[in-house]
Amino acid sequence: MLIRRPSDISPSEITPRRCYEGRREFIKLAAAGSVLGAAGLFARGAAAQEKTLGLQKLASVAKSALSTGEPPTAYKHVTSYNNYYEFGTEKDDPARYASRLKLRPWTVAVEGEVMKPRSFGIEELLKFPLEERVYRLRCVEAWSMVIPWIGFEFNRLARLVEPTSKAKFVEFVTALQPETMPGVRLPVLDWPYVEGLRIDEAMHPLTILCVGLYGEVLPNQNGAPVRLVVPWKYGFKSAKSIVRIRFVERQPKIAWEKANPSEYGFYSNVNPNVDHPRWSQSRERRIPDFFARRPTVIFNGYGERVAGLYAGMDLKKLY
Ligand SMILES: Nc1nc2c(c(=O)[nH]1)N[C@H]1C(S)=C(S)[C@@H](COP(=O)(O)O)O[C@H]1N2
Ligand SMILES: [Mo]
Repeated sequence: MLIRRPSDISPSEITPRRCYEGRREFIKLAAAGSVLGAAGLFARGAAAQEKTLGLQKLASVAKSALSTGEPPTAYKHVTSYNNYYEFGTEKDDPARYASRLKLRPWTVAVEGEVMKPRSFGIEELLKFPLEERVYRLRCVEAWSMVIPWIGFEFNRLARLVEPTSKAKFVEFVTALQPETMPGVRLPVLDWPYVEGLRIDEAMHPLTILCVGLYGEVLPNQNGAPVRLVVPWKYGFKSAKSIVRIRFVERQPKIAWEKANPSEYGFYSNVNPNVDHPRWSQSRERRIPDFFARRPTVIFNGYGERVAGLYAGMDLKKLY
């Protein structure tokens, strides 16, 4: 790889202090009650008082009934184990390099088959009524996380631009900043990274435009300042750092499908019954566990809400 790796932050400098603080907290709680009870409190307390990067806080965020009750993955893992290939293909590259991403000015142009094309400044997007949605994210690489995203339903934005009857699909085009993105010098994908959804998938209440996580604006490595989150599909459908949204008549060509059509399809619904040509999709590893594997659930567990979108479709062919 041609990617420069600064060696100034060694993990050993960070870890001991974290362990020490965690232990001290545990001892305090253990003194307050039974050890078992305290362990439960500790798990919940840890998520609530998670140390963050101290980015801008997002105010008046409603809790959503569409959240999973599963415990969120720790902030440090959510922000250090990432796929954002524009910044390199290693899991720690985005955390190292994405701070370079130029975030202002940032506008999202919304165009194509709509009555009222317009663009939205990021400041306007942050004024939409925000909700916290704790969703599972299942990567096509067979690992998963649980992330307290903050955002709003995509259909809210769509309604403002009034899609025409010709709008059958939505294309999401993401930022291409060659001067800040070391990864785009390599022809890993046909940059910019483009994703797409069928219009009914895009308008589904589970599909959100996401502007934050863990109470703060999005860290750059997670797709600042605005990204998509589509929780029943493999993670790569959730495009980061969106700059353009196009309502179109024909199914868009998405970046991963262009790169390798036999391995990645347009739909990419989480499906334990359809293996990737090079590995099984039946189980997944919940970050940060390395060995424990849990069964993958069809549509990532959101089947009750989304299976109807695919009635009559052969999901083995339309993977
Ligand atoms: N622009 C862009 N968006 C992207 C990617 C990418 O490389 N570039 N990776 C995708 C993949 S493979 C996954 S699993 C998720 C990861 O999101 P996270 O790092 O916030 O967990 O982002 C998706 N969105
Ligand atoms: Mo992924």
